[in-house]
Amino acid sequence: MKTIFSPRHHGHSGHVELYDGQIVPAFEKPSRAEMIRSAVEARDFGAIIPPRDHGLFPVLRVHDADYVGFLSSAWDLWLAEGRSNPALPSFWRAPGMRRKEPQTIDGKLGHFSFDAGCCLVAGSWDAIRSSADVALTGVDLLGEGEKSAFALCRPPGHHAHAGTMGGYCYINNASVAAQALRDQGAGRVAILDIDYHHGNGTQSIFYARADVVVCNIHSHPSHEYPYFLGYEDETGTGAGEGCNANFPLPWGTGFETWSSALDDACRRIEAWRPEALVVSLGVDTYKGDPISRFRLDSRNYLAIGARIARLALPTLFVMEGGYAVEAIGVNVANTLQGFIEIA
Ligand code: OKP
Ligand code: ZN
Repeated sequence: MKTIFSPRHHGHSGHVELYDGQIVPAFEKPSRAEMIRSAVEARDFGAIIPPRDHGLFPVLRVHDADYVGFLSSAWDLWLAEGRSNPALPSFWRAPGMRRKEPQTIDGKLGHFSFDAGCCLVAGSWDAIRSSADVALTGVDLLGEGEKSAFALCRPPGHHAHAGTMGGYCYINNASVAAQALRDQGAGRVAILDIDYHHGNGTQSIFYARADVVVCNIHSHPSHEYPYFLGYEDETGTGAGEGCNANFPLPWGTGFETWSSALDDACRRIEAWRPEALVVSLGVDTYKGDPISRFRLDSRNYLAIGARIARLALPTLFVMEGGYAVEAIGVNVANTLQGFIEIA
């Protein structure tokens, strides 16, 4: 299995977030991707290659043009206002307020976000674009006949909606990849999101569609971020009715319960008969994760990879979350190894 990795992820660094009533260095930091890259390299799964430039057209297949325009210009607008700190949104609309895009950068930051999890710094946009290119290059590899690929994306993507950033996510890399697979001829694509947090952005992007089916296993939104989406009764709408499946689990969930949800999710995916699979791979389900509350062990990821491999589908792994930096490499590499040993 080849890995796609871009050192340009480093541009997205030195950013902050609001945590426990304080502005702190963001948990989503460059060392995450570096730890994963070295673990994958050490296991010798296959070549580690740079992404190819795909431009913005495939991004605009799932994201709104005004939002992508905002992402590409935000840092310059911020500088033009004489700012130099990281640009962190902190104003949002309540239901009933006007939906017009403000003309100034502070207003735009709120207009195009849903939380204070998405800081922008000088190199963010370049990193964000490179992350989408990493996922799209993974799609190319599947198109060239590879049975699987690992898109080592950073920043992650699954919380980003068509026109809204949030939860460390800007471009929804997994959604861009799924759409690209459709555009390259796959009849139906499944997305399996196993990050600890519900992939609200991915669900929302495909919620009314039957051609991209979405399955999410995550911490229950009644207790956990993103709080306002990810319940079991969200099953899709219109043509997409029955094409979204959520498996919310309580805080403290261990592997026995988690893996039976994975089994259920895999059976749902099989019933949809997709031609390709995108896995939103978060390893923040790990017991040592600093911001999460599931109890998976490092060795459990071997079994997860193996279960996914039994779907026997062309599979693109797209990196999402995981914040226990010292274990993130082992956990990701175990997932891929478990997959490779069965595939
Ligand atoms: C991203 B991924 C505001 C942000 C709150 C949310 C966690 C985002 C997780 N300070 N943090 O799903 O791993
Ligand atoms: Zn997560």
